[in-house]
Amino acid sequence: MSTIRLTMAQAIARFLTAQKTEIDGQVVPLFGGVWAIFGHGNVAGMGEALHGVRDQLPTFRAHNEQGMAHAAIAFAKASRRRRMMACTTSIGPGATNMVTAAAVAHVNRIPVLLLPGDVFANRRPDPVLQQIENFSDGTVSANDCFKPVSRYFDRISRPEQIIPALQRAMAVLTDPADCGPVTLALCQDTQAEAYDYPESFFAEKIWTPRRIRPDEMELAEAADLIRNAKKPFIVAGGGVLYSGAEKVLADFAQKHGLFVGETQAGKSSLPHDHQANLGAVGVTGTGASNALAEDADVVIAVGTRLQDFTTGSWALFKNPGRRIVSLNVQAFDSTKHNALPLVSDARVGIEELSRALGSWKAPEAWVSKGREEKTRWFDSSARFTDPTNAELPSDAQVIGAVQRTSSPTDVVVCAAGGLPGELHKHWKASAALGYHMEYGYSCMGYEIAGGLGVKMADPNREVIVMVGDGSYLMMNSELATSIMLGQKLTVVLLDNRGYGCINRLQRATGGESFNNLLQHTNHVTLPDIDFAAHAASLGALSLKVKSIAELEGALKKARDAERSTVIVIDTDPLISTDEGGHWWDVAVPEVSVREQVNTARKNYETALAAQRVGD
Ligand SMILES: Cc1ncc(C[n+]2csc(CCOP(=O)(O)OP(=O)(O)O)c2C)c(N)n1
Ligand SMILES: [Mg+2]
Repeated sequence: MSTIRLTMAQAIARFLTAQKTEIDGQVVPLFGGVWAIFGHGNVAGMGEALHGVRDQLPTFRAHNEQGMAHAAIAFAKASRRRRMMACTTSIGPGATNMVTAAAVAHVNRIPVLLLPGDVFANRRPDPVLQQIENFSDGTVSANDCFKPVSRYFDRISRPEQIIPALQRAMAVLTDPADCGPVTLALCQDTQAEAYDYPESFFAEKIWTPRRIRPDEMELAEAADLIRNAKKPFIVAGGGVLYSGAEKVLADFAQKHGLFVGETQAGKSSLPHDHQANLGAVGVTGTGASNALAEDADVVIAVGTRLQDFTTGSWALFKNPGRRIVSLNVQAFDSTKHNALPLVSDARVGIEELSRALGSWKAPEAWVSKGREEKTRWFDSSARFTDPTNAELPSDAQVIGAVQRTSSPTDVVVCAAGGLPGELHKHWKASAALGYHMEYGYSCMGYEIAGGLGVKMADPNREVIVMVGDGSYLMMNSELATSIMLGQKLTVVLLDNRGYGCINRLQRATGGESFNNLLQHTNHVTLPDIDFAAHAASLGALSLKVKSIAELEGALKKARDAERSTVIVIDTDPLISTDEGGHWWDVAVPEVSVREQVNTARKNYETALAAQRVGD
């Protein structure tokens, strides 16, 4: 056996360069790069190793470990999980800064390789700078925080351990059912230790995604159920996009007279103007999708985790006898709420289901209802997105302006605040992946860093990041990275002077406005933040616009600009779209001195009666 003597860190770097995938007939690197912020825990080991492979595997320097991991997650999501990135940090704060991002990837089922540095395996210099020191357990380090938010975790304390660890890591990262964050915590001294690695470990490997076909029994049962449906309805989740099943879904819907509601992760599975697409479903759903979802007797859930925003906290599907068929590559998701499981890749699963259904079609009365609801919703949506002469525009009116100046291949990126609900209802996505919403963890601060990852995944598409003032303030530092890397973003910053959506939620649950909008906080000076100046200081082009008309002009200019642009607009914190949508379970206090809370509690209890437990 021929061997090659390398440090553990050099072996990781070399191994990563050998992993490939095939996209549109072309073999490309599986890892699009490595994000790195160095400290004593990784600069000597991983730093030296990454420098050695910099021509095959680029290293990118970010400004915040959470931000860089968000960029890596967005890159993988925008690449349909077919390509990914790695992230290396120092020990201690650099590592734990990345834990929140690990949770983002875990919830959203997105592959990312996290390589935090760890304390010395030999323990000789203990405690080193940033070592947390657990009094009762010598095996614990700060990196144990990654365990509940990693699909695979290992701590590497001998150089040869990296051989099985990387093989397991690859099995997880490339598995469509299990993929998510993999954390390999790399002891600092071990990174620098040498070992005679077998050459075969570094052989080129081309990863092609596995397509699990449905089990015959499950398929027959699902087809029987659907064939007897009078009111079938499809819920399309992120799995449709990850599987590349958009065309198959469109054909399936057309052939069998079915309508589709899209989850946050599934939006852009069908173009907005496809006749089968009724738009968003659930808490932030369109009136059209929700009308059909409420009445459906068979819900065909494709590639969705069925989270509360999709199921209206399990009160949306109101037909008493309704059944769910859950077509999902992950068995864990396929049996939720007594669903009939159909464990399969979305594309082949839909194809086989269609074949099993033969010439069956949904009843005509149901099909006409879908058509009418679609027309009704799109007429009412325009009332919210068209400009008015109100002093402050609503979020929906800003969305209208972005939509009017956008082109069909643009990608809109967002994650938290009031915008995800408004975008889900109103954004008209044309091309697949044109809607990138992180709404599994809905992590404030994902937006700009995520936009950067989306841009790196497909630099030919214009990326428009929509972000609230709160999320912008929480994490904006990768805006500077976008300029450094020449990865241009257009950022539309909606300044409603605080946490607008939570203030509205607080009021809706009977609370007094408190601690959300800046005016309702404890303060000596009411903040008056000049976001345009802030963005300019990071190197972006920036301006503040005073009207929807000015916004449209600025958006057109930003499209032609080479550098990232931040456009700031003041918006009304109190307005959101009051049509469409569905009840959401947010627990209201059972006793309170506030009359408004007691009233909200009564309404809450009435709403809870519609919630289906288990079925
Ligand atoms: C990291 C993180 N912390 C807290 C929350 C809870 N949260 C959701 S939206 C929101 C306010 C967002 O404010 P902003 O970005 O200004 O959007 P707006 O609500 O004003 O539309 C908060 C605090 C979250 N989603 N993520
Ligand atoms: Mg805000």
